[in-house]
Amino acid sequence: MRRFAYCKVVLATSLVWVMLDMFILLYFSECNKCDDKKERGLPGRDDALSRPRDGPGEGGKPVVIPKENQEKMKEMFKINQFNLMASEMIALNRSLPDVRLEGCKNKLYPDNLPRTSVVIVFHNEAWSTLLRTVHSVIDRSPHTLLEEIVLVDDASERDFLKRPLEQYVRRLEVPVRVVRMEQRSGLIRARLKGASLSTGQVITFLDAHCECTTGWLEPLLARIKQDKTVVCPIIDVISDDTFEYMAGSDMTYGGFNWKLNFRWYPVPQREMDRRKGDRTLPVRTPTMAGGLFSIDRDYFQEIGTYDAGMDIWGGENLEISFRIWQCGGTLEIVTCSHVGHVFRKATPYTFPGGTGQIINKNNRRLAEVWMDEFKNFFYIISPGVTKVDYGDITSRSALRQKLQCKPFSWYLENVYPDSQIPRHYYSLGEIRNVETNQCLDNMARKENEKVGIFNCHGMGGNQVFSYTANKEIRTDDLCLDVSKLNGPVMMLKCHHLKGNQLWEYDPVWVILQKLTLIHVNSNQCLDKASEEDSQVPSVRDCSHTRSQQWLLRNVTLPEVF
Ligand code: UD2
Ligand code: MN
Repeated sequence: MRRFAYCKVVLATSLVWVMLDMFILLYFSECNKCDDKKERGLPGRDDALSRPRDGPGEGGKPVVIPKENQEKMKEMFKINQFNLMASEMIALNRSLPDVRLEGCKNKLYPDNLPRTSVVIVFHNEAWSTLLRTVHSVIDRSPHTLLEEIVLVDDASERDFLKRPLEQYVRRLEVPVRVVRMEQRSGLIRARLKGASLSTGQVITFLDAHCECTTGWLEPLLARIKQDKTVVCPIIDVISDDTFEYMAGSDMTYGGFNWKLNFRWYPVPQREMDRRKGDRTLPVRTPTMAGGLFSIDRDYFQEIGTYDAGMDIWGGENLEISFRIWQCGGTLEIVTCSHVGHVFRKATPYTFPGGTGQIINKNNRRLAEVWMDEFKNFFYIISPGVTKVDYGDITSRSALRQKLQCKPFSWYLENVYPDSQIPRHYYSLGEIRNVETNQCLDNMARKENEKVGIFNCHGMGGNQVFSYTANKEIRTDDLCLDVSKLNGPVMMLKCHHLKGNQLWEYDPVWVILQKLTLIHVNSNQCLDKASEEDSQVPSVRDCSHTRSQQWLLRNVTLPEVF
């Protein structure tokens, strides 16, 4: 009798599940016909896969939202910080242009390439972007090379990312697993989980709003056969406004500035020369952007995966880049592989504990473990950072020890000689005018703006400049540049070519003309603020006055931090 009752319960439960499944299927195929549901970012209907050739966004074309929907579009934009309305109009398997260099299109690759698992982590991602990522992987990768796709849900709070997602991916022709973090853990620990559960010989990480293009995978896997090589595709831009697909350049590579922000910089001539001008050959890059790369599973283990002490977002990309190079590996951008990514101007999700706190903590961990004395560039330009607790780094330092990794100075010298952090420099600190006692100040202004001058505050930050061995005056990745007689003094991206960025300084105050900062090209001297504008320094004919004398002082860091 009891048994019978038990059976009835099981039967009833199964029935409920079946009905629920059917309801969900019906619900989603129905609800997408009504706009109000779509607004909440619910799944696209099945026929989002059957697309007319000239449908919205096909061929990577921009989507234009009609005037009457603009208000709604703006509202929806806030959900993911990209044009969700546009994304939902585009087929999940839209076509894309083949943006590869001609020389890439007929390259042949060995038959015995290793298979990859694709690991995609997400937190509150939109249905359309997440599934478009998945479809683009399935549609544009040879299935013989695709072990599986692992979707790691970092504790999202959207119902459609729960059972509906699991049901949707079950029908796909490549195994797709959905795994869940028990609590919000951040992309670093989510990727670690995905990596540990995956089985392919290679692990390929992608963000959850990517689109892979034709032939993206083979050149990555082919390159991985080279020992200890970690590879990234060229990251193309999917517009956050229109979802237009725009080819990224093979002439930029990854670097970073003093604040430890990842930045793209032009591929230097030495790297072009090394490849004998063949742009289809992989570029050695000092750093990776972070989201899109392939790595051999065993090598990932060997070099210490990720720093699991890093939270939510940020820093892990530079950390793994420094680690790869300093510990004997190679990091490359494979220019024949193109994957698009939706770059956003703002982050759509929360940073539990505070955005600044988290990013500073992660950055401190990487600076403390990998950057040796060069961490000072980071600390003095970001006052306040030293107050952030970075937790315990003993196991990461021990890893560096165990792998016998090279010093950061080696990395700067050999991997990143055009680094924004100068390998050799005369001073790192304030530049003070002898007559007025005011200091050069970047005033938090941007590239292509004038450098400022202001009362010295001795707090580092915007008043930190480095007079380098190459005779540039730098603040972060900007150099003081004068291109006209009598100024103004502009802040331009450092170009390493001397020219208008070359300054001569003689620190010895013996005869009067010393302590001057002479702009070599114009043969004029840096002077105190001009009469017209009290907040910018001037450049004038050298006159040997005190207003043209400058003291370059090194900033001292607090003793304990
Ligand atoms: C870039 C990288 C990103 C990562 C980051 C630094 C590219 C294209 N993107 O920022 O991969 O390296 O720099 O950390 O190179 N996510 C979670 N949990 C979280 C936060 C984010 O799972 O707590 C997911 C998110 O849904 C996304 C991925 O992590 O799929 C990367 O986040 P993002 O897209 O906000 O980062 P992005 O592209 O600004
Ligand atoms: Mn992203």
